[in-house]
Amino acid sequence: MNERNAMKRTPPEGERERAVLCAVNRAATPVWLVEDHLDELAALADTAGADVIERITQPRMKPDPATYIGRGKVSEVTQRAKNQGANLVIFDDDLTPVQVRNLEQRMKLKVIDRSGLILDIFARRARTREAKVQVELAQLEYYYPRLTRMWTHLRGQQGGIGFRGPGETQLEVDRRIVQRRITQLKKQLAKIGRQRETRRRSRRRIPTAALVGYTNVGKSTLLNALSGTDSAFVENRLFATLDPKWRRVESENGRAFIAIDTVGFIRKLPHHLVASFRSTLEEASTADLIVHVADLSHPLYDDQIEQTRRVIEQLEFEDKPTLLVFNKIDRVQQTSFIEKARQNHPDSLFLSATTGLRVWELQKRLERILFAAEKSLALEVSPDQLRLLQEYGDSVELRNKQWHEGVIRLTLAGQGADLANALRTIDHPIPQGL
Ligand SMILES: Nc1nc2c(ncn2[C@@H]2O[C@H](COP(=O)(O)OP(=O)(O)OP(=O)(O)O)[C@@H](O)[C@H]2O)c(=O)[nH]1
Ligand SMILES: [Mg+2]
Repeated sequence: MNERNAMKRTPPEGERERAVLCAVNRAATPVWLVEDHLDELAALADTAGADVIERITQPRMKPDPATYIGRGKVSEVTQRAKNQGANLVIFDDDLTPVQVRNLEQRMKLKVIDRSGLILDIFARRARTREAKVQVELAQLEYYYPRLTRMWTHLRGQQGGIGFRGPGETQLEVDRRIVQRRITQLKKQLAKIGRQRETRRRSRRRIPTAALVGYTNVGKSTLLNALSGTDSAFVENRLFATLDPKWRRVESENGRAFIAIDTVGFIRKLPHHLVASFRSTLEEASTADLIVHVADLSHPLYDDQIEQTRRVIEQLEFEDKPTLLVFNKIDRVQQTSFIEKARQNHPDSLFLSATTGLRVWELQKRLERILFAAEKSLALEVSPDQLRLLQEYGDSVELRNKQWHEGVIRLTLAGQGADLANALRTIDHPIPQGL
């Protein structure tokens, strides 16, 4: 039988694939943690469009450099996969190019690792041009070292999970073509980044909070709850959001701030992805405040918080003021559970984005932090000056307007620099200390 016929048929797009999950259980790692990693891998597989048929772990001191799991185990996994009609084996750790090649050769099944799976999901989810370019770049950088002749030969006949991409070129055989494409994509990204920067500058300076956190914790749901809309896409699958969305949030006193939703993080997020999504995430880095959202109903929420902090460090915006918010408290029955989290994280807030429980508390806290440096100034202006101020934008607020013998008395409120700019537009002297 030649290799082509020996390979399992890949189901057409839209049809679900059948996967076996495989992990090495290192001596130092507790079993429940390995199981949790596998739960997450299963959720990733489900999001990518595969039904998980079986989960297999092997206790080992460290992975086998040639085949990751032991060689005897390779035959066992192959046999079990084939008996169950699986076409795909997904490994929980990243495999080296050599391991992928050896495994595919021996198993005659499609082999992918956690990073490959995450990249595949991103590829399917990318909608905007920027997201597509970012994902294609990350895929090419990830697959580039894996472009061996054998690998290409086997993969050339494959499709489905692990082989989808916005660019359709990720399987180019010729490394030089891949290298050229990488350079091209980097240039495109730099250009898109510059355009984004110009757009951001032209947006008048409004206080901004960015929602960041592990995937599926409810960031988009919270954005909707804060802004009173349901326009951000919410789904109980991983990586529902790839492009940062921003919404205006009106406060009771008529001031507005902006909340930005961002792509979720996950343990072992491929570093190529973090690198290529850097410009998207830079939207968050320009925020005045980072709202770190966590899912209190998740058994490993502390671990997820830690993982998120690591990515924030990688992105180098750990110095920004951060507010930790525990979401999904409606799913937590015992109050002792909430108390424990409150003791460990004293300055955090507890709420439910879906039921709206205590979302107002977050809103108040955000207003307090974001408008803390706000100053106000009593003024008398002419109708023409009033018109100019009204056109000036959202960064200053006009309060208590009163007509008085042809002039308007009002209070101008906002950040010092914004007040000064607003006064400049109406040629008004700028008081000292602004
Ligand atoms: N019970 C409950 N479910 C919630 C709450 N907030 C969000 N969810 C659910 O959690 C799932 C994920 O919500 P999203 O808002 O898409 O989460 P996200 O953090 O934006 O996820 P990604 O964009 O994938 O990173 C959805 O099924 C939501 O309905 C909550 O307060 N309580
Ligand atoms: Mg989201």
